[in-house]
Amino acid sequence: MNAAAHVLAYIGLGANLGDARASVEAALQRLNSLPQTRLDAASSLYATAPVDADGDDYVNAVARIDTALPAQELLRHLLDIEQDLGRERPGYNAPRTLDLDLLLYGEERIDEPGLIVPHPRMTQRAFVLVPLLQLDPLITIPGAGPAQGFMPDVAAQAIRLLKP
Ligand code: PH2
Ligand code: MG
Ligand code: MG
Repeated sequence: MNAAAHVLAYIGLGANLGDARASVEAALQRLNSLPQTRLDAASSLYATAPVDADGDDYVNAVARIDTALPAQELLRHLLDIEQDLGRERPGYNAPRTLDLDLLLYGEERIDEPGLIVPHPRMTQRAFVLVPLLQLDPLITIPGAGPAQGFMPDVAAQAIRLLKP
């Protein structure tokens, strides 16, 4: 049998409930422990004002993983990690102990129940674009174009470096 193909996937991490920084750091470790997966790079941690949401400022970061997991299987693992770190779902965009979003999965465009990739709102959010561009300044979003091109649109969103 052939070995499963490896892809580079980007995961958005966010938290604004409890010890948000500890949750994001724990989640990065967990990503590195997933089967058939290696944490390839992690961005800095950023403090960001909530976008279309209430509550405290968020801690956000983006991780790049090298994985042989199919996208839906990877998504299941992300939901498991959210659960293990205390995620509850009281309502849309409610404050959360941990949110893990599959932003990019190689060059693929996916539209399946519970999984749209590229993440449909990623081009509108500084808390995604800034850490993503830190990892790859030339990255292109399938169907949308170079991520750098969306930076002017999000220039008004507050984001500051928390942990380089
Ligand atoms: N996540 C949301 C909604 N709003 N705002 C910030 N700053 N960071 C987030 O991670 C975030 C948000 C929905 O997942
Ligand atoms: Mg999210
Ligand atoms: Mg989510």
